[in-house]
Amino acid sequence: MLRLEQSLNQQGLATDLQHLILSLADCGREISALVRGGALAGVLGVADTENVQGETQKKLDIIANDLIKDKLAANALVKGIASEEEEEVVAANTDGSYLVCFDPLDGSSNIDINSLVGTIFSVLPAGEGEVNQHAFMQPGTAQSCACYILYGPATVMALTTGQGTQMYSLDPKTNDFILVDDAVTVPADTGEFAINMSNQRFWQPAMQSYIADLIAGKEGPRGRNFNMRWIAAMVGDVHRVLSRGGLFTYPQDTKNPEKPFKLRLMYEANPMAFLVEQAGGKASTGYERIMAIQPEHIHQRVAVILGSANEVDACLEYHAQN
Ligand code: AFP
Repeated sequence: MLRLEQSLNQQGLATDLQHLILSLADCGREISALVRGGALAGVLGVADTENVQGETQKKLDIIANDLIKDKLAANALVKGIASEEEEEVVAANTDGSYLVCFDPLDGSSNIDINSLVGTIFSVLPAGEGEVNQHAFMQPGTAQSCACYILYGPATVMALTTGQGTQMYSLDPKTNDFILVDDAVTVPADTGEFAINMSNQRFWQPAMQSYIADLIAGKEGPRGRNFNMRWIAAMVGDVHRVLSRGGLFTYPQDTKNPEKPFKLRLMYEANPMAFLVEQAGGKASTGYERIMAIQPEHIHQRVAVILGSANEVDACLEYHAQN
């Protein structure tokens, strides 16, 4: 069984990228230990602060963010970071080769109910010049690496550097990430979808029709039944898609006119799109490939439809007609 460092070496990755990925895995190990401690670790509950998104921060949001920020700021390879929990980008090391965007604790509203949460990383080349928001405004196709660490019954890590998607599991005995799938593949067809149904009355007509036809099942236009799952943590829903296929979507809605989209492009949609595409799936806004979007703001939000290629295509067909 290959440990993460052996697997990275076998892929022939640039040494500095290998070292950076190991540093991201270290962040995952430390957060995994905190999450596992739960109430006993004194990390549950809400802090008395809000983040740049106007969302109440959980204690563990801040602890995870500060842990990652400190570790990456001390890593000579990192020129700058952007976090869901930080209003502005943070400069790190002038000679660093990489920029790292991250959601330190995705699904944090799940933490107090002992449900799935995770950390999502997107790594971009740093390029020349100073570290400012503009340096991060690169499309998803520019990513050097994307990964998530999911803190569940097992702590697992999905990783891509553009050579397919690999899955690792943290061995609690040795604290090593062990390669468990060297070529994750998303089945092209699926009978399972994930969406927050409570927003149904706020969706655009295309999504209304698409989901209605899934729910109509065998008697409807799709001629077969579908199942639904909703974890309310993108990292958990995407892990299910990578594990057994499916379609995950957080579509545009009119619930909050100032915020027609929920998920963040730079540190949620882009890294997940990279992982899913490298596993043979698709990731779209409904009207364009997510990884082709030219970002305009570090906390920019987008609609997300991702997963089994043929089912994403079926959903896009409804959007093409509306
Ligand atoms: P939190 O990190 O605030 O829990 O939000 C998680 C998330 O950004 C994404 O991971 C989920 O898919 C989505 O929000 C869930 O949103 P709803 O709570 O509206 O279902």
